[in-house]
Amino acid sequence: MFGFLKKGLKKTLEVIRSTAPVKQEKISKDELEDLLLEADVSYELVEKLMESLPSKVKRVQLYNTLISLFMYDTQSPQAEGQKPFVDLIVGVNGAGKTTTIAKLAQHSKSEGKSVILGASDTFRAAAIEQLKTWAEKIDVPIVYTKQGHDPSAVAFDTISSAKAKGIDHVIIDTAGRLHTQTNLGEELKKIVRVCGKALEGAPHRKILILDGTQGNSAINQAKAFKEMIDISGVIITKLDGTAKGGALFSIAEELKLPIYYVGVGEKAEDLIPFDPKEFVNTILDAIYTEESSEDVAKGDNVDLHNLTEAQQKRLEELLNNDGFDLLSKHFVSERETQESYRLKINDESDAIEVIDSDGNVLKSYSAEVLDSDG
Ligand SMILES: Nc1nc2c(ncn2[C@@H]2O[C@H](COP(=O)(O)OP(=O)(O)OP(=O)(O)O)[C@@H](O)[C@H]2O)c(=O)[nH]1
Ligand SMILES: [Mg+2]
Repeated sequence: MFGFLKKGLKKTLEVIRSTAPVKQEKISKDELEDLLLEADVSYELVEKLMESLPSKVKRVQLYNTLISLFMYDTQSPQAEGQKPFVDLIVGVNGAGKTTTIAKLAQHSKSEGKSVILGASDTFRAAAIEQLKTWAEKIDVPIVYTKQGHDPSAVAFDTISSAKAKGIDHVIIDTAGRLHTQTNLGEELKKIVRVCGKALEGAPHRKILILDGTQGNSAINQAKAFKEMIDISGVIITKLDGTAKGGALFSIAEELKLPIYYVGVGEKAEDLIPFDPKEFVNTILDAIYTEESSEDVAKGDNVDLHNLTEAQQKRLEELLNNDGFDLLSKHFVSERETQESYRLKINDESDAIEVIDSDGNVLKSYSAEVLDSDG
């Protein structure tokens, strides 16, 4: 798995390297601004990021700033133990839905789970054929009907079949639709409702597939889908074919939805679970010298995924109510003991709080106190 993301981000890393050819200890703000824009981080986000950074930016500073953009990247509602677990796959034409379904199926199979596919893209005959071909190739069952039949009925039958056969994972394809086509929007809502009738709580995830080659322009489209059916998270495809990998920062920041996976090729194996830390570090490796990575390794690591719910809540309070702005005052969290985390808010006072797993503030220091402690 190691280096897999680096390969997928090849074109994005190339564009970064051509903008800032020499790896550095500290990068100037101007150069950083250029390379982020070249990598398709949105203009608005680049401006916001720049506000919080000094004129020469160290790796650890950029790491903390960038990783904080994924703070909303909370894990999917863990419907652990839900059997079958139902994924509904949606997105515009050609985004990579059908291919991603094959990849997800392969992924589940490799974890020893049983899978069934539902060909609810009944809009085109070729779409049904395409999913059938994949099902054969990766050797999983599929439920389908003729072109033009009710896609909701296929979803219902697929879930029913999974229930009857004790299958672990249901993945349902849908027709590629433009978010502006409201009749198709209504159809999508109906599929969601019918899934719930077949199995309470289904679909467990409504996954939006976004074409990575569209970069930032995928954001508005995603917002429209979010309004339509309350998307649970996204998968970004075709990262291998684009230099617009920086758009993932803007996508995460704007949508506040988890990125579950990224697609990095056309084969069934070409799907990588998205890890924000790995993503940020892969980008930073192209900018900074090797020595600079030690700064980050030493401490000051952010690991938002390991925060308990109560800690996240306290953090959100600090960010929302106490005037802390996530982008202009980046923060650091680090594990101090099993139960407590240290949340360091890098505002002018450099206050540090130790927050236990129930969200109680155990200690609160100012920077001066810490300095005199040594
Ligand atoms: N390079 C690359 N190509 C991809 C990736 N994911 C999908 N594709 C290609 O993108 C094209 C469209 O993929 P589909 O899976 O058919 O897209 P779709 O969203 O199901 O399309 P419709 O059903 O027509 O709406 C195909 O040629 C895929 O092989 C990826 O991660 N990398
Ligand atoms: Mg398709």
